[in-house]
Amino acid sequence: MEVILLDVYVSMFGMRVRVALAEKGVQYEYREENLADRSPLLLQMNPIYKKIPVLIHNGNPVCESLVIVQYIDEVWKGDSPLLPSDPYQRARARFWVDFIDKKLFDAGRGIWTRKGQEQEAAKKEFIDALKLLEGELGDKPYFSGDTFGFLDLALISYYSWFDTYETCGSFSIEEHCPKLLPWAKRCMERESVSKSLADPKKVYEFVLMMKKKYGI
Ligand code: GS8
Repeated sequence: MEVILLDVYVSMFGMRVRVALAEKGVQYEYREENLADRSPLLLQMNPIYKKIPVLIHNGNPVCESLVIVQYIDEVWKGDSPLLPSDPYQRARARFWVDFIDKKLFDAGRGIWTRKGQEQEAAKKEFIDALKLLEGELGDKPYFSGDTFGFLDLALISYYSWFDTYETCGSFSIEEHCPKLLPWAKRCMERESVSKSLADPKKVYEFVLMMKKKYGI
């Protein structure tokens, strides 16, 4: 069985897949892509979006981080499913994961790519989204209750970017969402998470490099 992951180290989408593979104990070959000069393999495996992450399983490409995570959960069933087994809880987790993808990425990007009022608007959108997620977490250890799962995995990948958002936007996430940080630290206690997430310093270096490259 051959598993290859086409990825970029600082990508929150890639991190989700790395966490899922680690949770399931799947051995795989990691290949770092350069998005300024995509490999022929990436173009061949994801001709539609040309984006990472792509999981190649026995030659078959699977694209889109959430599709990949759900695929991993189905193929490597094991005894700890990532998606809740109850259909309603599964629907609920999927709703919030979709919310993360619709709101958090663009708002977060706005924090480091925009200035002035636009940056303030992005910050507000980012914080508002995190607050809603914090509400969904409530007083539970993890989003689905006592076990780490799909929604935890989809959101924790953003944790590597928190320092960068805070530095670029001059604000404190903890101040606005005090319950989210203990949750993130709890997730980081899992080896699958701590070894899969990008080093926040490397994320910040990446952002500085991008700002320079695009004159932001
Ligand atoms: C997003 C992947 C993505 O944006 C997913 O996998 O969940 N919905 C997709 N990948 C980025 C790198 S991370 O910001 C990417 O590959 N970008 C290349 C490009 O946009 O040209």
